[in-house]
Amino acid sequence: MDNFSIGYANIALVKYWGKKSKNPVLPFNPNISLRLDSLYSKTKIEKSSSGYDEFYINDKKQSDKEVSKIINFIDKFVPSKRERIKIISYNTVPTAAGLSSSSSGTMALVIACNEYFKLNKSTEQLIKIAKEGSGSSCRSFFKMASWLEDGTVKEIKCNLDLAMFILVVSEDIKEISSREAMERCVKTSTNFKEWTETAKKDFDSMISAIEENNFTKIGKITESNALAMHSTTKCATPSFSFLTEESYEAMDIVKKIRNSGIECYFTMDAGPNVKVLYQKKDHDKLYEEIKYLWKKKIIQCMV
Ligand code: 2P0
Repeated sequence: MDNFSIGYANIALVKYWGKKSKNPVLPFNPNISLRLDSLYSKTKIEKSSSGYDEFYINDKKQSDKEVSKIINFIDKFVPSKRERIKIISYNTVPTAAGLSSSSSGTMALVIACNEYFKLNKSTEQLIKIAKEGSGSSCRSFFKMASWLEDGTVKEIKCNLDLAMFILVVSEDIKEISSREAMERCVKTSTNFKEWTETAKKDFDSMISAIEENNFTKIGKITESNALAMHSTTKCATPSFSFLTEESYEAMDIVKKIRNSGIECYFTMDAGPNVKVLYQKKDHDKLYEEIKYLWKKKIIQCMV
């Protein structure tokens, strides 16, 4: 054991997009996610030898701004009289590229703090804490999870063997953080109300689709919900988009493969990368097709 705590990335099938309340963090609409166990962060905490709090991601010393951001969060739930610490974190997920690094990073950090400061918190308490660091991280504690408007996080049972590929458009840090983007959409998007209503219906339909083991229905909702979320960015002031021409090319590839008979569906988050949802039984033939049509990086994600 190397004393690292692990946190996983998760990708929403029905997105969380907008905070109804910031303290505590509550989503405007219920949302649901699939955890990607092969995309994770690992974090450990040691006593700092410099006399200052320090924070490293993938061996890179983080700026004072990043240190104070993480310390402000930690100081809300660790003992107020504490020694200076060194937070060492590794991401297998590219950081801040719309690949859910904040959910895996926050989950790993909260668990690492629980260990280091001997907080003895229950999973339920850790979930509650994680949410205040990154809303979506509360869903990473379960393979499939829902997060409701009243703050409840629940495990969802799913009998289907689902998996995802990521068609990587860019691993660069996004220009606008998801937090800032979400806030702008809540405040200014002319179709924000319509989004929350659509997302609530999508959530109910998604729950039934999962109960019915209906992959076609799950996939269709996943795609239309992602497009609905992204349309709020276009109707914001100033308007913006996470998606690039290459994102649209990747979506076209997914549609083309689907029309050829291999069932798969796309979804996109706060970045240009395109995730492809499929059933594990289709892995080999789908991978062959994707490799042939998508010439850039492909990440295979284990669920
Ligand atoms: C999601 N995203 O449901 C949505 C879809 C991005 C697009 O949750 O402000 O880092 O820390 O609560 O959790 C990313 O937002 O935002 C996110 P905060 P978080 O996965």
